[in-house]
Amino acid sequence: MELEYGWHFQDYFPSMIARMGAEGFIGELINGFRLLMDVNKGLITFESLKMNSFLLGVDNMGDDEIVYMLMEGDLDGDGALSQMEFCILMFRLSPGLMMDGPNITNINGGC
Ligand SMILES: [Ca+2]
Repeated sequence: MELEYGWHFQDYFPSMIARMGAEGFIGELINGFRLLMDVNKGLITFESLKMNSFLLGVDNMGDDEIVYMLMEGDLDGDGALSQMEFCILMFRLSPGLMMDGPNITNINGGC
């Protein structure tokens, strides 16, 4: 399923991986997760995402986009994103990433 929203970090990931390698890139994802998460819950929630989305350079995200991102990424139905759910979502948001490079197959274990 493709997202209709034109988030500019979609095209950004492959070049990040090229620059840092897959491992460095996962580290960046995890850093991103920590920036966005609710520190008390250890999860990304609607509120934490809304409050911190400017850190991703997506401060023009509307409420509907935030809800959509949470719905898309939430695999266990608790309404928030765990670190693993966040990583998986980020990879799904970047279709070019999936075909790009042999290291990517190890990524789920990295998250
Ligand atoms: Ca969840």
